[in-house]
Amino acid sequence: MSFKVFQINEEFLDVMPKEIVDLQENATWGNPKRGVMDLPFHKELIEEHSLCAGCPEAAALRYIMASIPNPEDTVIVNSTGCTSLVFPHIAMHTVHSLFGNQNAVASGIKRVLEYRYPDKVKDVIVLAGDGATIDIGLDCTLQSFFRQEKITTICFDNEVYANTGGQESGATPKGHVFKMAPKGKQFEKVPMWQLAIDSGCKYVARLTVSSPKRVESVIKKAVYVAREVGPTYVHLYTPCILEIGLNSDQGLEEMRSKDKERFAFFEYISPEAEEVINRKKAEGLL
Ligand SMILES: Cc1ncc(C[n+]2csc(CCOP(=O)(O)OP(=O)(O)O)c2C)c(N)n1
Ligand code: SF4
Ligand SMILES: [Mg+2]
Repeated sequence: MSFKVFQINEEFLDVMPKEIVDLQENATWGNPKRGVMDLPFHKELIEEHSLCAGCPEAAALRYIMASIPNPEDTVIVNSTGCTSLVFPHIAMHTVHSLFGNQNAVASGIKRVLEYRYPDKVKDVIVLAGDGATIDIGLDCTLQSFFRQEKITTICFDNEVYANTGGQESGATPKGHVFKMAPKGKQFEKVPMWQLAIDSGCKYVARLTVSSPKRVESVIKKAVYVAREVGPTYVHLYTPCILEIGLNSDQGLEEMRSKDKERFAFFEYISPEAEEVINRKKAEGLL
């Protein structure tokens, strides 16, 4: 793990697309105060990614990438789904796990890193969709919380299995109709943020990605607390504009409307987490 992960072999520099050279030349790695305010001057995600145009997952990933405190010493574990489509377009250490297994794989990686580098800070972040986190992978997600693994879990909740064409998931609200849920969901949405608190997470947040600064604050808190105290969980509403029939410029509007209702900002901070957060604020890192 080193800065070399985003460095291009000199012999290829003249043939690489400008976007990829930009990733290397304008990266903010190594600056502990990096954040979303740097985004106008650099980028962390190649524009020509394979998600739908205007997909809020792409914006969410961009804000997260800009906010991670130590990208050169961070491993992101992801799972199959639309979320995973962006990983070939970023310059970071990522591991693609079997669908649903992401928190088990991340637990192993975190333990090995602690064993191999006892004197270094190494952060492990899980980033997966609602199907992977709340349905098929729920066992692995919750067990990692129960075991108090020091990892951050981020769920991109678009309330549907988007990548496979629109099946309902545990995160789909009651009554919602999708292409492959024509009668409407018959059960309530799983309140994953509450399950995370009940299962021992030390810091939990639920929000949309309408405000980049708020995403930055939440991600930094979640990573710092996981590093020192225990599991943390961030639940982000990233609507699938395709499956709910919106145009590519309507994702932000959709998130802003949900800021006032189902995804109103909610934060749980345990006493141990509060101590870390206050210290990081005093250090100017939050
Ligand atoms: C072990 C396994 N089971 C099922 C699948 C099929 N599969 C691929 S993507 C996907 C849906 C992902 O949904 P979600 O996690 O909500 O992510 P989204 O695509 O909505 O971002 C499924 C079920 C798979 N690839 N591997
Ligand atoms: S199908 Fe939905 S979640 Fe997937 S890339 Fe398109 S808009 Fe985004
Ligand atoms: Mg989904």
